[in-house]
Amino acid sequence: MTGPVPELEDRAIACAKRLCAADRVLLASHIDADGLTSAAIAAQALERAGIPFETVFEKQLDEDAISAIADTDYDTVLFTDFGSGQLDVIGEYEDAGDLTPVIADHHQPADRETDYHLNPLLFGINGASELSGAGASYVLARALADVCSGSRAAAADGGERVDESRSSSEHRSDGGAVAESTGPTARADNRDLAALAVVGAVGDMQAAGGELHGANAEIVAEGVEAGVIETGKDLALYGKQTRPLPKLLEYATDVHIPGISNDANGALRFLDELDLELKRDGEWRRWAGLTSEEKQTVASALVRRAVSRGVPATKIDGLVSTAYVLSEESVGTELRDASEFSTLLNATARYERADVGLSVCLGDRGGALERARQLLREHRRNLSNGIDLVTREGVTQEDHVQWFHAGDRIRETIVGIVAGMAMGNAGISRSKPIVAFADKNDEEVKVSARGTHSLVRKGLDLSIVMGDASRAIGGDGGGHDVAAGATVPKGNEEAFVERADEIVGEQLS
Ligand SMILES: [Mn+2]
Repeated sequence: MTGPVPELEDRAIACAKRLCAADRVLLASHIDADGLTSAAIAAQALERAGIPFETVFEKQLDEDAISAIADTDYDTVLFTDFGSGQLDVIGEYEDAGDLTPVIADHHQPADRETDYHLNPLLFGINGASELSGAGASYVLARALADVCSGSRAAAADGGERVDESRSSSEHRSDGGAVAESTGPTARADNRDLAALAVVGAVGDMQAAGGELHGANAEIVAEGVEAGVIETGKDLALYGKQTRPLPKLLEYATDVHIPGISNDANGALRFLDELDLELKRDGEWRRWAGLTSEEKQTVASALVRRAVSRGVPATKIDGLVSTAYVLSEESVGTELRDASEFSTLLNATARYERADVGLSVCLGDRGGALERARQLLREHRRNLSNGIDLVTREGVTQEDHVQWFHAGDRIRETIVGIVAGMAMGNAGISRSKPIVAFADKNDEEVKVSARGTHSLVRKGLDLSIVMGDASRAIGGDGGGHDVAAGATVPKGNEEAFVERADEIVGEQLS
């Protein structure tokens, strides 16, 4: 066969053969949108290949987590969306004969090799923009279908089953439409799993430039061919499936349109002036339900408004991007839009409900989907309460940064998002990066920092700030230029702020 990413083909086949030779497999995956989709892809591929497995999730694959995995009875462990960066530790258990790792990851590998290591970075492919953990898992899944079909699946049917995740076929059989529209070939060779790989890549921010490219684009092409993905240029706003039209426009702040973005009444007035049926059966319509002509009407009016209010042309270009639609999901559900799907998964991950996220990925459209939606609603409520808290209590201004300490009043998993969203509110400047502390546990504090793209253009690199400032006080951190995080020992917050202030001052001078 020819897999979607030729550079990875040989390694993917070697990994698949190793999995196929195992009696059973422990599948360990990261907890975030990319990790959940990675696990769902791997789970379905193992299931279809007739390889018994069990799934575990970890927020962080630290030494304790690896040691617990090595302590299980499983000899073969498939790591997805992590494992490469921890190969030094995993390798010790491999050397001791405790486990054989098979890794499908896209993060920077530690200084150690292993035979069954599938990572785009080992083959000259960018792991931050061209292939995600879910993409690597998809490449592996395609190889598994090729290497491990037939005999193995038949043999396993009579055998003992140890997987606790429910089979995708069970879930999907009550979905009806799924079985009808995806040809048997796409399922037999796992190409239908491309939809989840796209959700993972989008969730990993790999479409940040407006569309997926490189190896990701190859996967999109396979998904289109298999009938599970549709792509096309569309409005680059979040919530096209689920948000009522006025909210879609009001909440869209990536490209700020004066008089519409962050302006509930303005967004309403803007829509009112268009010759458009805004409500149907008493309910606001949604973007996904508009005809192409109606979409055109709104999009052109948005562009005209942006131009007339002096939004720069480069920004206006950002109003349109490539949309990834999961064609088998119902119109008007968050699952139909790769970006909304990944947001839903992140909500389950943030509140440590990987089981819920995984079930949704595996096709549960009942209880798990409802629970996921509830988690997302709670998440949005927590964000808005957090933003209110920070705005009410204010931040402390230093020369080059501003900061606040939320203690245990904002969860450490969302304090960074809260900080970023609070920027621009009364008393919280957009001309300085913001540093936010929240308790992680009794000994450690989580620090998150957010900047703006305009600060980054002036030289700000928060990944360096967070890395250097945290290590100076016995912590560790990193991330991206515009958003980064660290974990530091409690009681050192002031020293951290002082150091961060110095570094930012140097970067922006
Ligand atoms: Mn990832």
